[in-house]
Parts: sequence; C-alpha cells; structure tokens
Amino acid sequence: MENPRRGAFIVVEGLDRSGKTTQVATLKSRLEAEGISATILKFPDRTTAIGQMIDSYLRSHSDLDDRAIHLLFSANRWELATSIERMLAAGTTVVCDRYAFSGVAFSSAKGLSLDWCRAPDESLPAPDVTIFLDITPEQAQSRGGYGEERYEKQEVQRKVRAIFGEISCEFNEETWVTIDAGKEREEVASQVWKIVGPLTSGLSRPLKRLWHPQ
Ligand code: DGP
Repeated sequence: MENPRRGAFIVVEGLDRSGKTTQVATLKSRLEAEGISATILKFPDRTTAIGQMIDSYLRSHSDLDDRAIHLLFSANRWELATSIERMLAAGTTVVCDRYAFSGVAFSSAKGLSLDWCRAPDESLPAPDVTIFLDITPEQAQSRGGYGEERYEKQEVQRKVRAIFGEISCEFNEETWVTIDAGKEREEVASQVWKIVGPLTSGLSRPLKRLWHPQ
C-alpha cells in the first residue's frame, strides 16, 4: 500500500563556500543514524550529459551564451523532477544541495531579468522548506578553495546574495529559513537539524509547484 504521508522536500541554498556541501553531508549522516529513508541530491548534477556541459562551463573549459547556460541548468533540474516526485510519494525525504533559487540568483546576477530566469523552472516541485546558509562574500572568500570556478568572485557573490534576499521575501518563515553560516559548523548543523528533524516523519499536504504562492 502506498505511504499516505509523503516525504519532505528540503532544499539547502547559499553562496559558494557557504558550507552547503559539508552541512548536507552532516545531515545525511544524521538521517542515516536516525534510520530515516532519505536521498541527497545535488544541483547541478554533473553526472548527466547536460551536467557535463554545465561542468565544462563552470570550469571555464567552454563558453556559452548566458541564456543558453541558464536553460541547461534548468533542464538539469527537470531531468530529475519525476524521480524527485516519485521518491517523495514513496515517503522518502529528499534533500537537495542547490535548486532553482540558485538558478534565478546566479543568472539574474549577470543581468538577466528575474522573470525571464524564473520561467523555465515554473512547475518544478516546490520545496517544503528552503534553508539558506547565509555568509558574507568576504567570509566566503576567506575559506579555502574559493576562486576556482566561474562565479567565485566577490562582486558576483555580492549580487547573488542580494538576489537571494529578494527571493526570500516571497516566502514565509516556515518555507524559507536563513541560518548564519558564519557560525561554528556544529552550531549550523544543529540549527539545520531543528528544521529538518520535525519534517522527517512525513507530510500529508500536497506538494506545491514553483512559483505558485508558497
Ligand atoms: P556547486 O556545485 O554547488 O559549487 O555549484 C556550482 C556553481 O553553479 C555555483 O557557482 C552556483 C552555480 N549555479 C548553480 N545552479 C545554477 C543555475 O541554475 N544557474 C546558474 N547560472 N548558476 C548556477
């Protein structure tokens, strides 16, 4: 019989070097330790054919028109949309490292309009909560590895952070939670768990769609 409670869809967003990947890995271990059925996804998913084009672009091995790369990022999310829905329907918690909000923030930081950037992701499954790991571009730069990929520049990250701020205004305090990611790793992890833990027993409300009112 199908599980009457679906899994929760959780998205973790943030600037480059905000600690998303570390926090998502910590969350994964916690979910496993608690015996919760969960899947971790990461966008861009660089393993698919589209993902490999994105990877080459991000490493500056290839150049693409700003709109073309935006559409590839979106297509990379659409590639996994059906499997996200299936996993949620089967009661699995899905945690996603980046999602459509990065799409809007990074592409509109290059000057594309917000409306144009949002359009290709319209109707994707909407997260039940987005956790935004907030860090200043200065703090991010002081962390190791910064500057290796295309968008890892302070002026880009400053714009991206401002656009994430604009996007957050469309959500309420339950659907978008900002965490100070400049804090100690354990402190951030415990705040993340406070948000995710209660959602892991499943949800009975239907899944929403982007960009319908949250
Ligand atoms: P990551 O693998 O999390 O380091 O992300 C790769 C980079 O790609 C990061 O600088 C953010 C950027 N990015 C992620 N998603 C999108 C998107 O949909 N559109 C654009 N333009 N950039 C994105």
